[in-house]
Amino acid sequence: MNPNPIRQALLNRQVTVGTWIQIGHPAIAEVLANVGFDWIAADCEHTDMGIAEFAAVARGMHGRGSVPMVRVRENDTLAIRQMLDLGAMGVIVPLVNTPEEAERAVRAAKYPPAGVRGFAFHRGNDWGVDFTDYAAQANNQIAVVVMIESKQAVENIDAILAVEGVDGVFIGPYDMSGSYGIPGQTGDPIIQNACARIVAACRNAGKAAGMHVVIPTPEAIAKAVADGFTFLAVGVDTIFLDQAARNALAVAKA
Ligand code: 3PY
Ligand code: MG
Repeated sequence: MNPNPIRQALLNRQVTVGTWIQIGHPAIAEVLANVGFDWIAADCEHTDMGIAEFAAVARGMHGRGSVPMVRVRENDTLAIRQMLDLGAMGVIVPLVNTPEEAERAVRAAKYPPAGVRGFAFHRGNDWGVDFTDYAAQANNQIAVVVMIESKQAVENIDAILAVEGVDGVFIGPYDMSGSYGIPGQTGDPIIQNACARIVAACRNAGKAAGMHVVIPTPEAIAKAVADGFTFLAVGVDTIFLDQAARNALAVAKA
């Protein structure tokens, strides 16, 4: 099994820069992996991407240096297991609100005795050719990141971070704004204060704080780094496409 530099970076609180895929086609993964992102997460929560599309996307990244990660569709044992078996090197688990829910995510991602992941031949271990080494190393190489995206999760942040096997957290600013009753107002001081509280808790726990800079302006990226986030997603495939297309059209029309 190849070592996973992203898990180590999460635990060392080193900055990594990833991006986000919502279009489940391998060509998207090929293009973005060639750009050189440290990691790329395929979003299976808010898209039509299922397990077959994730496998195609992971194949598109293969050999290009970006670590394949996935935002699973929900905090579900099989949803996590299937993505790991297909070669994900890290899972980002949505809507984790309590330490018990964080434990559930970790247990799904770890082989016994730490968890309940089932042993098998699969793409992740080269269809069994790498079975023994993968089985020995997976629990230490696969990253588990839980999403903090509700008021309840913010209130439980220290207990969630205390769960062994949680390597870091990733903020979902839109769900969080919804849970505070101000959907979409991610710049509101209530949300900004919640984010600051999460970053401080991560610093204390020695774990990574992650943020998605959805519209990756230089100012927004600089703010995320200055705020103390180390696990950074910048942009989304759909946004890159939209912005480049709008710019090209505007130039052509002008
Ligand atoms: C959120 O903002 O809730 C997200 O999940 C972003 O991906
Ligand atoms: Mg969300």
